[in-house]
Amino acid sequence: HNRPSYRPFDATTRSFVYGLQPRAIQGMLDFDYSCGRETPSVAAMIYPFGGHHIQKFYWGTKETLLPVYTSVDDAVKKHPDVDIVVNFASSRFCLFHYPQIKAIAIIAEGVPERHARDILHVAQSKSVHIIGPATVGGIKPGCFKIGNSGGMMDNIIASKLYRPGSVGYVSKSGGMSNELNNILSLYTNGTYEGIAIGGDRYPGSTFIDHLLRYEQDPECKMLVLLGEYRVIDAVKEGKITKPIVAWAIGTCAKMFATEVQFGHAGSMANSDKETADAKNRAMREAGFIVPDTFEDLPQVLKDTYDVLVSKGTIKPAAEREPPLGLIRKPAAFISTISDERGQELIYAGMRITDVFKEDIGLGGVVSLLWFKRRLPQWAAKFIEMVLMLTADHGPAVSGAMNTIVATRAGKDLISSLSSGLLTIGSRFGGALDEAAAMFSSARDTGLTPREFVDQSRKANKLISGIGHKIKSVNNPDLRVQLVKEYVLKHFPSHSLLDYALAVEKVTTAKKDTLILNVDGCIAVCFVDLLRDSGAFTREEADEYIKIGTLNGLFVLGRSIGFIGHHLDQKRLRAPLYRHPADDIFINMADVSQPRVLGRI
Ligand code: Q5B
Repeated sequence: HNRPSYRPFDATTRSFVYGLQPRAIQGMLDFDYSCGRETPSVAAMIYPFGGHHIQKFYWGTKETLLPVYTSVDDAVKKHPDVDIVVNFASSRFCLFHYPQIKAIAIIAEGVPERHARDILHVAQSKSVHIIGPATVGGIKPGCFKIGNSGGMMDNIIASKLYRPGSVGYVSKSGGMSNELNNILSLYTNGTYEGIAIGGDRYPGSTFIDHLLRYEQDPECKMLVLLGEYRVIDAVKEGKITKPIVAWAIGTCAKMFATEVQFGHAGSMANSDKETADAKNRAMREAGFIVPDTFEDLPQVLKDTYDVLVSKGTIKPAAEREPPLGLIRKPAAFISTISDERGQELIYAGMRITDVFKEDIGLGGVVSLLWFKRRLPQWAAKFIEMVLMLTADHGPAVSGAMNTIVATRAGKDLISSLSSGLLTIGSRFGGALDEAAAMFSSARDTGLTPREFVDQSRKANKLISGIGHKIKSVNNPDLRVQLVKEYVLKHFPSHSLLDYALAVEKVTTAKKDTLILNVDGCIAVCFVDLLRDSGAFTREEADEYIKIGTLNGLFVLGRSIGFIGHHLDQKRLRAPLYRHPADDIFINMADVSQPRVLGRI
């Protein structure tokens, strides 16, 4: 990064969040989005338990996914652009080994003082910025928000934290920071950066560290210091030259009879010199701008700011509208297979130009859009083969007949095609899914082919994928032959096909039309593909059968033929079809007389 060391946060800063803190992360992402950041400021989470996974967040109104790594090593390797860690977990996780990490915010409270001093020591030697421990963190309006700093969106908008101002401040607590963000938005052009260093005795960075950064940063024009006065020497020595408004908190201590410690105010009065009043006096004398009372602070901030504006040091930017549109509603539709919003159409992550560059064919496209993955060449070719050999089976089959009759009744392509498609079902062309389910469950439960056939007969159930109106052992279906040959040659395993062929031996022994038909053969081979190609988990393979994928193959293939039949009839100018009455045996009961069903 070419970020100067005095400016660890800008609009491209990216971070890891250590610990599972979805609410804080969503707050950071909402802030980012409201600032107009191009990328979320959180690149990933690190959480050692529960394995590597993905969590869903909102980026504006859309959903986005963030990875959760189980180790810093993994996260750092995957995201070399990240240089900040927001650590919600114990501060003991050593993050100093990673040269790319330039700042660590330690949110955790209760860090032992000795350990805090060690952190401070190592951080200084490695030039790593530490914010905390025991802090909400800090905020750089328009750029970066540490964890829960700055509050929720209503607060971000109210204090205009979605765009930078000119005032840099340091305080101890998040509560005081929020108050300052609010005051600065009302009396100046707002916060440039605000850090809460935390309430512990040994913070990883102190007031002076941040004030010196702001002093160096040309974008920060005015400083505010709440709760500390030990930076007095830096002002006296001229290390801080920018106008600095300060207030030592605890002036009300004199109203208490006993000694009072204002922990987060950073005020501990052990002697007269250390009372807040004395500190304020000393700071005023050293050149700080100190209000007379805390209530005067806003006016003093305004006066200081106005002077800087009149001098031209601060040139207030035109206000932009607060971000709207963060009102989310869960998307009515979710789609995971294709996207045409960008410059290029994308099929399951693959650009359409690459679909052609890599010549993935129709089988490849079906793999992407149906299975959301590239399948091996032999599998993609198999899909193509299935589409080709189911494309048509002559005009006499149910679907083609329906298409032809509809076309001849004057119907358009879509209607005629639909009419044909509507015939596809358990008897005709739509037996694939059930065949896959029946054969695999029989085989998986250890039934022998004969037991399977017997059980089906006992249950009065036809075996899906067995039987054909025309084809038989003596008049074999060459399509089935072709599929078998291809699968035996190219598939890594074909155990369910083998099982189905053994079943066919049993059924054809009864009747020679009870062959493994085209639906059945494709179905069992597809189960072999799903289970043994290595491209699917077993759960995925079962899911694809359950959701009706396999019938889709026949539907898609046969649509080619149905469209062909429609066009054919159109070309032939085929007239309205009327079935000859003599081909219909009409057997109608005479119902002209009332029927008496029983005796009264
Ligand atoms: N029996 C396909 O029936 C057909 C039995 C069975 C056990 C069976 C029938 C069936 C299951 C569904 C199926 C896909 C209706 C077929 C396709 C695409 C196509 C079409 C094309 C194309 C044929 C005679 C005797 C009876 C039955 C017994 C019959 N099937 N036993 N399991 N599966 N199969 N559909 O010839 O003792 O005499 O009473 O429903 O897989 O659609 O080209 O045409 O590309 O377009 O009318 O290839 O098998 O036989 O019903 O007279 O039965 O066999 O119990 O026994 P049939 P039926 P019994 S491919």
